Amino acid sequence: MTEIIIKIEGMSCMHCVGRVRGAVEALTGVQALDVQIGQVKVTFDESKLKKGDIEKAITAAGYKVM
Ligand SMILES: [Cu+2]
Repeated sequence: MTEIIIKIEGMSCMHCVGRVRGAVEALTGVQALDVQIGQVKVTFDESKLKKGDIEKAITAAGYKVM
């Protein structure tokens, strides 16, 4: 498992925190360790997906990856 922090632009409230958590945890092999306004810390299985896939899910949820 690989642990990374992804910086995110456009999050402003607890609703955003919930949306980002839901978006990343919907992916197989990803677990959100900590979600705050402006960033998410995740652990993921590199045999299942790449960092770019997680970033895409965040973008699809309406936020911008820094
Ligand atoms: Cu919000």
